[in-house]
Amino acid sequence: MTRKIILDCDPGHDDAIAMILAAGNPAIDLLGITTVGGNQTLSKVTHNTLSVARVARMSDVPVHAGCARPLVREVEVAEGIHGDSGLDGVELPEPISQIGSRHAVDYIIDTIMEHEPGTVTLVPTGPLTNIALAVRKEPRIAERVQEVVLMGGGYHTGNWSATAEFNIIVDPEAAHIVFNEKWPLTMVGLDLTHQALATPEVEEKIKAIGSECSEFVLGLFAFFRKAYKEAQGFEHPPVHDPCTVAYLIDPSIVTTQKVPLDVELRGELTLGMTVADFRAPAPEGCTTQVAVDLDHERFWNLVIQAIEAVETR
Ligand code: PIR
Ligand code: CA
Repeated sequence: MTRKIILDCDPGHDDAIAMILAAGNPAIDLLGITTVGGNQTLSKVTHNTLSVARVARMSDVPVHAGCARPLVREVEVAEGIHGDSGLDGVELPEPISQIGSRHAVDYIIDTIMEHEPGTVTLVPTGPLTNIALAVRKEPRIAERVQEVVLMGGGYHTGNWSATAEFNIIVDPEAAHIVFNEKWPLTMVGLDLTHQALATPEVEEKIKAIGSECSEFVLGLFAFFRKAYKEAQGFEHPPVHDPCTVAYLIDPSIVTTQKVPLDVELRGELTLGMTVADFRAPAPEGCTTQVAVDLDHERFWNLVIQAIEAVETR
């Protein structure tokens, strides 16, 4: 059984790896990609998406651009981590395809409504602006999607404030909408993604592939390694976004726990915090869960296999 997904992203070094994993794994049917302003401006991340699409040989995957700014707040980009282009560290190849003519929000709604109920999964790996607008414009998508598996938040740490993660705090109102819908939602937060470290052993295995795609990935990792060391003191960079796709390919790679979740909108020190209620037992009908533990070796094997596989697409 393949999983049909829409990847809503802001590439972004780790978003690019999520794209490659989705394109290179046969268990994923990547219906389309939508972009959202986040790590860099909308125009930059959309350009980056089309460039990565060439590296991952995704000429058949439609790309639609979405929201350029958060619902309420001003644009805030992560230049210190992703650089001026949003994908610093690599030469960006010519964009592969044209951008779709529809707005990402309409593409998301149309695609979910055109497919059988319960067959399309949303995978947001940037701020949640597009997803929030889509479910406000067409509320029926909430019961029609299979599930939402997002990278964002964290129940024990932040990275953009002491308590908040970037994707959530950049557009907390959008995150609040998405976390409070009744769709099944998995939060793949920093608790999980800080385990997805690109170690030198991982880089060695990627180097051994010796392809255009593997060299591209190594260039991304080299920049990400330096940025993460300088900005956040990490020994090895955490590659957040592909953890969502890996979970969908093989749920046994990620352990999860069912807990009620909400997003803080009024806290003085806690704006954008994802608040998880770990008091047992989880209430009946709880539709949210958090990712807890990652199988590092099996996760990276999936990524490495996907890098190999895109060469034969
Ligand atoms: C990563 C991101 C933003 C800021 C930092 N410091 C690191 C991006 C990644 O693309 C990922 O989706 C999420 N936001 C992690 O916070
Ligand atoms: Ca991202």
